Amino acid sequence: MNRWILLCDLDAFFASVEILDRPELRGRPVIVGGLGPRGVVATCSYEARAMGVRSAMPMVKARELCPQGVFLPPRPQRYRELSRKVFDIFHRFAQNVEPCSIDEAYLEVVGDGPSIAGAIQEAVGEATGLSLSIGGGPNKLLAKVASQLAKPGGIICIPEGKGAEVLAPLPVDILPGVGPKREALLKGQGFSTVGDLQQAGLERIQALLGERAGRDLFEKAWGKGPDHLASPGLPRSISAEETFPADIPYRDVPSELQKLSQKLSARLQTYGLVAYTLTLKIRFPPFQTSADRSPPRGACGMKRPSSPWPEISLPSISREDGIPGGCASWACASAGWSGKGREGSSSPSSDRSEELPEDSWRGTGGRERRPPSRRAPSRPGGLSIP
Ligand code: DCP
Ligand code: MG
Repeated sequence: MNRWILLCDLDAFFASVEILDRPELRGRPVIVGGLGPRGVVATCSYEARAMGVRSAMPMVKARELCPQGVFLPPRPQRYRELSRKVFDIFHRFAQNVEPCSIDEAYLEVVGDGPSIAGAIQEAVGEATGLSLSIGGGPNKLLAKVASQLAKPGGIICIPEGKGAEVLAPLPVDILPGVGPKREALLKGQGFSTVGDLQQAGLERIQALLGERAGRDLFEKAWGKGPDHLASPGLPRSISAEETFPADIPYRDVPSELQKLSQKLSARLQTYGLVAYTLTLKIRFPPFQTSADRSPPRGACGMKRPSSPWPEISLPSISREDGIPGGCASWACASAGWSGKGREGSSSPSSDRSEELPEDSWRGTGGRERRPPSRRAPSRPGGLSIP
């Protein structure tokens, strides 16, 4: 096999950087994340994982599980700096690189996969001092599974034709897309290992999960997956969000939306996009998330889970000048209740013939923004929170 897909993923990235910069922390349970009352764990060292701490866990729970932990706030700039160094190395070795996150990418390499993986790991270690796990295979699925098996700090490459055999004894949740819910469903039906799924046959899995999801899982169980990397292009969505340290009153929602929309506009401009549809998400207490998406150039209405709650309407946005458009998604959390806001999502749309209406609200970094009004919008272009 001369062409390999490698999944390279740094180990406990944020925590490893903290330990790199403060070597006296090595060997201790280091937990990085929001330290406020609503903070969540971004990541933690493997010592903290042994105590049950996990990413996305409320920090309060992490403190309970690991009172002796070293709790640190994230330092995004430092992580970005190291991430850039690591990605430069990826590009030196690979024909193609498909980034997945700040610390993870698929690489397409030509030659002897395991020795190229070894050279990448060594180069990353030398340049940054960080530990990298690498999984290799003939496709992305097997590379991903192999990388999980290789953690932390290892290299595992699954040669062509060996995928099904390697997967068979592994638990079903090793397959991407099998989360806790699906795992419970599968286990309830007697499917504990990937081999159980292989033996069950396509029809049984489809009867359980539906035609499409069943086929998808069955193919994964046999080690099939995409063997080409996604080509770099426009982002499929652009978003921004804000988690408030404390609930904010409803009257503050318009100004929060405005701040988010400014960020969104700047991002859209970076890509030369004009938003096409918007999605607004708001999180209310007790942690209920509402979301609504506007039709193209339409208004977006949202109701509080328990009425009475006023409708929130988003402005319509459409494309201009034949620039590929997208959709904008906003999430903003608001008040008297807890909030999490996200804004802006842009995805290339097949409909390129839309023209901007004269009065449409444009994602222009605030220049042409209409101020929030307290009137319900009767036409496109108004942002209104009655
Ligand atoms: N991250 C985050 N919030 C999450 C998950 C991850 O902020 N819910 C951040 C912190 C992680 C980084 O992204 O360090 C990379 O995510 P990974 O999923 O790759 O996790 P780690 O690198 O921390 O651990 P692993 O060794 O499992 O890859
Ligand atoms: Mg990682």
